[in-house]
Amino acid sequence: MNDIPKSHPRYMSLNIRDAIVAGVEQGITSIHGLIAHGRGEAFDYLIGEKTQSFAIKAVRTAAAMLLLAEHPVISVNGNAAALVPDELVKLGKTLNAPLEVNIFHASGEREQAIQRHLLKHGAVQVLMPTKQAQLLFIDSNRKFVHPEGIFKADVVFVPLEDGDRCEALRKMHKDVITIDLNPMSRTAKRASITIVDNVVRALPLLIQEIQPLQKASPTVLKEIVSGYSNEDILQDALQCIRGEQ
Ligand code: PTJ
Repeated sequence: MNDIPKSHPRYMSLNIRDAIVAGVEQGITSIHGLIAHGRGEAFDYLIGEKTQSFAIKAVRTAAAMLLLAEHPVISVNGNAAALVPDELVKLGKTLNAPLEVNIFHASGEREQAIQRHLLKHGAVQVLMPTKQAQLLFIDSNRKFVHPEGIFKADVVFVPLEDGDRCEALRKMHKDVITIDLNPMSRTAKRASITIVDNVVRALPLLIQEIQPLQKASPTVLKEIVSGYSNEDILQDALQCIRGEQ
């Protein structure tokens, strides 16, 4: 796929970039996804391209919230599908939660390509957007959802969300867990839990965190969730970016 030597100091970052480019070439990722990725790269650089303590706290709380959920759903867009297809499938299986394709830049063909890609990576069932179920408070393509998926969900896990839908889901009294490298984004501020980290690092960590917590009682899980403040986490992330911690 590429000829980047392993010794290159930016080997990891360049490989992730290649995965996004491949996503565009395969018709999975939107061309706009390249711009979104570049923005993510800049923020990743500012947090040292490492999972920081504020992300670890958010991951633990996200694991607890997902385990407490009655109907968790994993929303998948073009960037997430290109970067972490195996992990999305594994998360779905671990939680017994459906994956649902939901994209911002409308394209029936791309929705199908994402579905095929996830099935190829081992997904059992991938829900698709429908005209029968629509989210309130939002006008973009992301309003079209599946009646048995996002429409019915109490907790929606959305790596790389856009602010509008996050707001709409919250207004519909759903909890939103997002992964967003930008702690200043509208999504980061509106979500119930924001994991400020790269999706390629955060998702394996989330799966790893869920496994031992599966044995924890609901009381313990509820304590983890109630002790969490997303505002504090975002402040910590901002301090890290400013070099204050
Ligand atoms: O496939 P579609 O049509 O749904 O489009 C997906 C994108 C991501 C293009 C679309 O939702 C979009 O334009 O998103 P935004 O509004 O640009 O927001 C993307 C956010 O994700 C930004 O705040 C980026 O900093 C962040 N981001 C980008 N890459 C990563 C990331 N966060 C975590 N991990 C990344 N790898």
